[in-house]
Amino acid sequence: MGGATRPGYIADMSDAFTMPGGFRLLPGYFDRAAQQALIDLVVTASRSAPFWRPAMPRTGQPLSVQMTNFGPLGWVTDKAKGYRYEACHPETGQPWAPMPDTLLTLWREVSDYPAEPEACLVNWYAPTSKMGMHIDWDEEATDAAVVSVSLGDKARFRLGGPKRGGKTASMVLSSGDVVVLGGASRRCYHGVDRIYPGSSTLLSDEHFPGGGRINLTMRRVTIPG
Ligand code: MD3
Ligand code: FE
Repeated sequence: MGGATRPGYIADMSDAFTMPGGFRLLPGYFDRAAQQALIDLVVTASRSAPFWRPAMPRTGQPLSVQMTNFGPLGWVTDKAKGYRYEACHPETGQPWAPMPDTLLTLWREVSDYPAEPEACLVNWYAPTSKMGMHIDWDEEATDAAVVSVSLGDKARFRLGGPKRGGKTASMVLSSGDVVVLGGASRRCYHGVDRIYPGSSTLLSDEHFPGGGRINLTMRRVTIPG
């Protein structure tokens, strides 16, 4: 059971969560002007590669987030073919917008990886969107970190271990925060429990009706060389 059972303690050892190695949170990495510039790049990219709502493999159940990508490869999913990386948008058949220089610079600064990222998944969370606990398995370059940028409304992010159903810890991610998932943390369960609607003014109603949160995740997909 654990927790709040012994006088003078708020937790016992059965509540302990050991942070997986290689996890780094860089709070406030991007200032407001840089956040705005990144959102402008997302808006521009979405003109040639519009946000769409991907579907789960087999069931065809739509995800609660809308997506697009930057870079030579983009993560996609649909009922028939499931999770994979593709060079072109599933609906327009056109290539994704190029990876922005700001994101390449961030990758070089924090990833400690000797090759460029190939994909940047752009997730748009509406105020009611969530992302269930999962592990990202679709990249061949298993030794490369994932680098994430949070923009817009705050979110409660949850990190677990390598097995489903183990202990987890949650933290609130705010606009401008960067998370680096390297080492063991790269193969850990994680998800987004909730968005805090109206906690940021970054996403304009014009381009993001209802507001919400944008999360950018850069990934190396193929093994370099
Ligand atoms: C921990 N995105 O796109 S970002 C995803 O906020 C994804 O949109 C979440 O999970 C979001 O796959 C979380 C932080 C993140 C990304 C990848 C990870 C955390 C991770 C991979 C392994 C462990
Ligand atoms: Fe993920």
